[in-house]
Amino acid sequence: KSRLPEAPATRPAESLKQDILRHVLYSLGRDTERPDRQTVFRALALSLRDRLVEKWIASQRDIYSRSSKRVYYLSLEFLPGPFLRENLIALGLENEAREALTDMGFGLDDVADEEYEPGLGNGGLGRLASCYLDSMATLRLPAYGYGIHYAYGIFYQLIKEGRQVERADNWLRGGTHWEFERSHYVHPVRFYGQVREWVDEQGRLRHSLENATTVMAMACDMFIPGHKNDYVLNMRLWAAKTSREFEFSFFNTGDYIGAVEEKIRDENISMVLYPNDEAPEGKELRLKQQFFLVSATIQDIVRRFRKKGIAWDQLPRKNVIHLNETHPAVAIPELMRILVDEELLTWEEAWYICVRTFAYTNHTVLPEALEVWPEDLFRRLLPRHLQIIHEINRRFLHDVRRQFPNDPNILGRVSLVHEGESRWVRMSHLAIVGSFSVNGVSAHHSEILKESVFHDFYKIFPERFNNKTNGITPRRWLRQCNPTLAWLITEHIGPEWLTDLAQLKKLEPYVNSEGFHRAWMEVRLRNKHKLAEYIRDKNGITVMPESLFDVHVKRFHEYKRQLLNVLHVIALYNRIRSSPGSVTVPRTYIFGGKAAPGYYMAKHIIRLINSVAYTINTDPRVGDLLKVVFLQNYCVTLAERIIPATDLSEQISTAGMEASGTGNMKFALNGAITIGTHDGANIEIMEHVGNENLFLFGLLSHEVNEMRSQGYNPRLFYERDSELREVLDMIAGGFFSPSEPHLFRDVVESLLNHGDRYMVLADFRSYVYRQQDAANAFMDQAAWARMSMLNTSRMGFFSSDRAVDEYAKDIWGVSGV
Ligand code: 26W
Repeated sequence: KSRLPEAPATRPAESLKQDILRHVLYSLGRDTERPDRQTVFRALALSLRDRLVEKWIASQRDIYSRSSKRVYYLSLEFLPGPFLRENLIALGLENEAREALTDMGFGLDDVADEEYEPGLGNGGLGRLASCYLDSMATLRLPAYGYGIHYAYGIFYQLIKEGRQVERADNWLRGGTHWEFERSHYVHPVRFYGQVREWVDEQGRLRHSLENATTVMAMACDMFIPGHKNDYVLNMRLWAAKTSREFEFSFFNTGDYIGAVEEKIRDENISMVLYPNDEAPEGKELRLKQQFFLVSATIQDIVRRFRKKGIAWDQLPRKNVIHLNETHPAVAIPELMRILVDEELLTWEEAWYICVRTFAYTNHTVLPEALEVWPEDLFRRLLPRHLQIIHEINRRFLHDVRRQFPNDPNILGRVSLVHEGESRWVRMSHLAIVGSFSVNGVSAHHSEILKESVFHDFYKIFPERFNNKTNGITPRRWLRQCNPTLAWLITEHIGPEWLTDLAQLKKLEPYVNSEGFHRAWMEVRLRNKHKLAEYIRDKNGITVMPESLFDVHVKRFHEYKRQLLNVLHVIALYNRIRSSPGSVTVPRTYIFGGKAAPGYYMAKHIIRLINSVAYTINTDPRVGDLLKVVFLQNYCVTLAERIIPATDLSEQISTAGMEASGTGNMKFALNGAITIGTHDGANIEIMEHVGNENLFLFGLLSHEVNEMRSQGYNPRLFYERDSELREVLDMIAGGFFSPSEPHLFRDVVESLLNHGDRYMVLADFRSYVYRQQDAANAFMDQAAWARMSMLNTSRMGFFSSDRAVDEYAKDIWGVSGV
């Protein structure tokens, strides 16, 4: 049925090599005699893109011919990481590529290292979206990822004199080799202007937007292959281009340079990813980005739906639009606008369709992360959408009033518009009211949504609330980043675990085999050697591969409590100085992560860690017992190096604040042991791996709340705990900043005088005890190995295949094609 070109009859490695050489010459315009490594990388990428696009076309035909219900996954962020190894594994071409490259005098690993990853996300939320696309492809779901083609992704982080310095991330400078830019494929996106109300010939009240500014959205497609299943999805990223009408007009205005400036302003929309995680900037450009993604995507969805020639009320039967956080929630009024203003459905008809089409995932309960927009800004940028939101709200509040006649205060609490001194549009309220499903990302987090953050909405729409515990793709986060461990596993239980992670259970019988033990620990030690080499290269610090690698990598945020970790590091340092011999397990502390450029305290904590690192690493009394390393520019590429070499994984957020965490899963899957709080997915990890195979500590989230409401006094902990007191006094007294003794005072002040919002001091003592347990456990290497193997073998549940399958069955109502 498919009339795509037949694959050549030559050996795959030989045909791949011919393709590479052809691309070196014809696509890249280079001499095939001695191409450089970067050229070879690009030619190999183009050769894989050829194969991906064939499979993508075939997959699209399948979706179309079956008339499957489609899933649209909308996200302002995707964090796919480097593609080369992933795509080779998915296409089953790793050995062929190795052979082809060897033939040309190159090593696959060196060539793969030429790739620069697209950093089109901040952290957890964007990376989750990419894991889910991988699983949707592997499960052959009729799905599409939609996002923004930022010209600059998350900044490149340098550490200079201990401080974070941001550099622009020009990820496109080497050209693009994975994507197709569809320059003939654009949608107009209209902002600003005024709403005109008029009555048409049939006497209907109509609304249209006059004097709008139009920007064009151009599609850039990247391909996401399923694991060895010939199925390929696409991630469509929109890039802003100036509108065509404008190009004609500037010849007439005479103001050529002024016109060019306007063109630049238009294309700004997709210029840069906002680097804030958990605290919105509230800038007009950001709201523009959100609407830009939404408007272009909904036009794509509507265009595909129209081709079917069926009635609008069939839209929810044929499509589901998933909102990754509230960032794309303006899709709800946008679909209403199209249905009511353009397609002339009644409000009731349109609303019935909308609420059956959208589903929303919440990823955070931090109050400062809940998105709100000033109503004035909304009115200026999206005047018709604000009117629609008001109408949604009016009808919603009317229903609520009837449902809760005796609770008039509920209206103010659930209103889509916060009314106080100033008026704000609450995006989470819009997302909940406009969706048929609202889910959290771990069991614990989903309970918190129902019990506190969205409690009123839970009373109004109990059937909408559900949980989908996050997952990670085992292709990237085990097979690709840890090939030797993956190989050892496959050797024992076969390769089925790659698409059915629960199979890892079959490893359990081997935990008592001495040979397997030894092989397991050898692989892990080799990984640690490699990371030690990297640390020596990059930071000039020599670390002992046999030491306990204690790793804390993630975005810097006070709630993630990198500060708690460093307080413990200092406590250990003091023990080494005051009673040599009291610390017996040598440790290598590894930190990594970016702070939002405007987040003073997070940046200051980065600086503190680097100062502590310098002091400890240069103190001859410490020797090999303690090393502290900060690896700059934590990103997917770096995570892939670090995770397989980790012994102890730090997941120590204040209970109730980390929605799920997914790094925690990556570490445990690779055989690291978790030290963590009773928070997010840590709780479920404990339930799966067993309480005896990880180290939980600290307050439970209800204890955090109780302590807060009873008046938490951090000073009490300071006064009662002499070890803690010594640590804080050293920081405040300039021990780690002798030339600037007051440098880190603010950090200590935030704990002692400003309420210690994240309960660092309350959890300090139990953390120290648990760290001691971890050190003791590490001394018994055989027992540690056993824990490590049991962690890996019991992590099957945390596959993104499981998570996506739950979304598909319980929320989306789709199955594989
Ligand atoms: C608009 C500013 C902004 C940007 C990003 C606010 C909030 C966000 C994200 C929701 C932050 C985020 O990435 N949250 C993380 O989502 C992960 C995937 O579900 C969870 O595993 C993490 O616990 C959560 O912090």
